[in-house]
Amino acid sequence: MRKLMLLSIVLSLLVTLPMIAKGPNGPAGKSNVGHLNLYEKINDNSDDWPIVEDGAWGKMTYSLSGPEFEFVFNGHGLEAGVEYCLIYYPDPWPGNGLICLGRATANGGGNVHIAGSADTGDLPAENDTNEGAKIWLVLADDVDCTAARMIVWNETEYLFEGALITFDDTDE
Ligand SMILES: [Ca+2]
Ligand SMILES: [Ca+2]
Repeated sequence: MRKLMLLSIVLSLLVTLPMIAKGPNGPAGKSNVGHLNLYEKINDNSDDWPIVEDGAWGKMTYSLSGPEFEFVFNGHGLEAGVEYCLIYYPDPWPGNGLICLGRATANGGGNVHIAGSADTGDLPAENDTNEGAKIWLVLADDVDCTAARMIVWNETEYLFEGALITFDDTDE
């Protein structure tokens, strides 16, 4: 029995030591960059809406922590000439306290580019009923950025989160 214990200790050391050695001072360092995909989805009344195949989509690169939430978003397959707004949407409806991260009009090719930074506080916010933060691309006309809530719902025109994210605001 004792030999077995010793063996398991040695084994666990063998596994953990390289991980410790690789820590913050390792060659790659600890990345502060997150990647999130956004998708056009179908409301099939299930909890997890399926992604529309070959539908509109987007990709956001963002900071995982820092004094401000920094992001670069690129969307594709959208409606040319339509203005979109990238938001953090806290549940429940209508997303009271939502944050407008930035807005832009889709070009002739249906592409939209939104980049910037926002003092968001920690994401998700305390009153958000989700485990993580939902990032959506919605029609700019459907959101009231001053009142910080959604005013219209056009789910077929939006891009929804591929995953929930978290952000640590380091000066909050
Ligand atoms: Ca801050
Ligand atoms: Ca914080």
